[in-house]
Amino acid sequence: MNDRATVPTLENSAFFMPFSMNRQFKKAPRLIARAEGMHYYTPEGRKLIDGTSGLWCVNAGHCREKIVKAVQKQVAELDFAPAFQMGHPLAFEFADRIAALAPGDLKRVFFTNSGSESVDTALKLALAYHRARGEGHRMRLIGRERGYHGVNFGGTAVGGVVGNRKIFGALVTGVDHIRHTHDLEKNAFSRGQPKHGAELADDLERLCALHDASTIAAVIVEPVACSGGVLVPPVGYLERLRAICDKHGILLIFDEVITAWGRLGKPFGAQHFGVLPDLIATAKGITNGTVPMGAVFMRERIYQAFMTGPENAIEMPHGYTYSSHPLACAAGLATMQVYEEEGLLTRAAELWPYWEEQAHALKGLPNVIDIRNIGLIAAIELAPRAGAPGMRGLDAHTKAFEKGAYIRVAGDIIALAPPLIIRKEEIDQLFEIVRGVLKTTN
Ligand code: PXG
Ligand code: PLP
Repeated sequence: MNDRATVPTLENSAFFMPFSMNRQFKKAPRLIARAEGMHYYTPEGRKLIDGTSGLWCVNAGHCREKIVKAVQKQVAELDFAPAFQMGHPLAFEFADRIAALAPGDLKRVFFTNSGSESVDTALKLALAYHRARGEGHRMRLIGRERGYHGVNFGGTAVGGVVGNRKIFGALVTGVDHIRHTHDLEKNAFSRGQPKHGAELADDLERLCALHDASTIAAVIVEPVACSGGVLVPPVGYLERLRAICDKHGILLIFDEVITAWGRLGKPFGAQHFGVLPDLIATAKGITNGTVPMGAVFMRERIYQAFMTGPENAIEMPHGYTYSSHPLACAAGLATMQVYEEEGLLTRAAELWPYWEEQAHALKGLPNVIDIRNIGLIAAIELAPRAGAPGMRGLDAHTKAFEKGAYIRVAGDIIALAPPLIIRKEEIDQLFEIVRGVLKTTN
């Protein structure tokens, strides 16, 4: 018996926390015990405004009664159903429900359990699609610098966050990256899409010239790169990427794990930008974060390419034990009902101007080198401390927790993306706390 087993305290707890500073956290924990609407509550009962929708997923706010009830009812009725060669009605109903919201002809849905799984599923679908049409030589996958596509091997390889890639990024072969679009010299303090940088999409032409376009299966980008620091695409950039993909027969995958489900004022980010990808990876807000789930949407011609062989063949040798889990489908259906009843999938468009004003009003505070926004997302970029990148951001995160707000930081970039139910007074409160934090963070 070791000490941990006999004296369980938080400091020596068995829990290896994900993406966390375990030792530091366990010495000075920031715990959340309860949530309701716009707020988290600590075990001591202190109220925190949720500035980043949990991890960008609780778009309708916390513990919504309809969703809670739907999950409770479902778990008592059908706890699990095998999804391989079997089915349950909610899976079909939910797929049709969300397909109705999807752009263009992206009306076929493959279920997963997370954003990471959606990304790897989308990459596999792209490879399998090309093979099914006799273009199995298209094996390369192109990502973008500073992109985040989750933590599975495919997503890590196409991802462009150095810290995530350096240990795990090398094992998937045939991967390359186009340049990121972040350019503070030209675009600092942009409101909405920055003006400069559409030509960065031409970097894809460079890779086509290097590898030959006929070897490239797909390009994956986040319409707005959120985890990597909220990088808003320059005006015309996504359109140009689409045109280059079309020219070369390359599939365009949008990773909308964050930008789908109303974050940009439309159900999907693709609809906001008016650019139609071939596949869309989603997760998070699909169940309002209550039950893990993800979904990949594909265009009709992709789906049909699989439906050509003998009928007694499995069309796609891929799927998870929990693909279309009954609890997730029940949560998802109730989530869509709440989104629809409350107009949440378009509410970010209404709040956008007010949100933008309040965000940009922080200009001039100490260390603020950029503020950017799109939909109900804002980022405040702080100058890094000399020799200690990320520390100023971390300080801001802990100070905000003390002052009554939960916010996410990516290095020295504060990322705000509150639940879409937020009211104007709450936007004021959130930015007031951030203002106080910035004033006292040296
Ligand atoms: N793609 C994108 C674009 C994401 O943002 C994933 C894939 C992976 O999803 P899962 O469900 O496997 O985590 C994500 C996840 C943050 C933060 O604070 C962002 C994510 C996850 C946790 C924290 O920026 N994004
Ligand atoms: N590992 C083993 C030994 C399994 O049996 C399975 C699924 O049956 C998996 C991994 C994959 O698990 P999941 O389908 O939950 O992704």
